[in-house]
Amino acid sequence: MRRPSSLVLLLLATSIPTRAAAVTPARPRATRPAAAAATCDMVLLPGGTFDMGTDRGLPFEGPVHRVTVHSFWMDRCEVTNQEFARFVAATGHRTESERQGFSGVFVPGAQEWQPIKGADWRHPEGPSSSVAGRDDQPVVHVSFDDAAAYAKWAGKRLPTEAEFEWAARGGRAGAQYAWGDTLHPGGRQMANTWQGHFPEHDAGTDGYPRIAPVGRFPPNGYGLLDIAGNVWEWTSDWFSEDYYRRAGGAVDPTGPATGSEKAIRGGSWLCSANYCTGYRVAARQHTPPDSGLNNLGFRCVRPAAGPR
Ligand SMILES: [Ca+2]
Repeated sequence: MRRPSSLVLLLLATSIPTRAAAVTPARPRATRPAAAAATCDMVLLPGGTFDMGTDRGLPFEGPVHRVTVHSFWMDRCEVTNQEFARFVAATGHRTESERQGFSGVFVPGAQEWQPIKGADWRHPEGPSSSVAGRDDQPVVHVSFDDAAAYAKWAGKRLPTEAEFEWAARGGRAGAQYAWGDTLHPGGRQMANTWQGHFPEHDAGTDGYPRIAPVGRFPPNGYGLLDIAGNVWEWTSDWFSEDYYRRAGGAVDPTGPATGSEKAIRGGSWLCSANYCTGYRVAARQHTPPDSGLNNLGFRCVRPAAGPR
């Protein structure tokens, strides 16, 4: 049963500055710039060794520890409603939100999360809403199992936390964000986030007061789109507050063996400077695997040796 706490977990993080972590520079192979939002192919990331986490963020974002990941392919974009619809049409999959009859929706007018009956991936804000005209928006209200089922159907899998952070850093040694150390370089909005004081007011100066279609913001150094902001993304790792203390030197770490919550990455359209700041490359949050939320989606990866 979905626990009510899952609806508020994403509200717990506070804004804490982070120290840039060192990254062993590596150049992407066989990548090319994203020409358009619709170019949602896969990107081949290089392998490498980097300093994961931060010692100046939330307590569970550290300690900084050295990790190695091998080369892998990653979806350039978050999985969209159109892609998820193909999966559902092919498999008849029913999401956990559909089976449970409700899901978590952030209601701006109420300035809080609410369990909304009839909210699911086809009805992101509740039964009166739909995904008509939202083919290129990331699918939301998908649980961990829903995301994993899609990944298996697509011949892929969900990324580990280490893979996600390595990917988000995009080859930028020590950067705080996927695009560098300045949140708004030249005043430019680099990700779909929340402008203003959360939860009272989102000025929407990035052009998207809610979820944005994928690919509307600049790619990072590896050509990945929306690797920060828009929607949080599931990883395959169980979450543990002390895992980083025992993960130093790990090669392709896969997280704790067991747990009650999954680690999620990337931040969302609800992340602001006064709260969450989940768009930092070292930022992490956690939520029960049966969570359904309208700011949580996913993207997939596959081994470098596999077919594209
Ligand atoms: Ca926004």
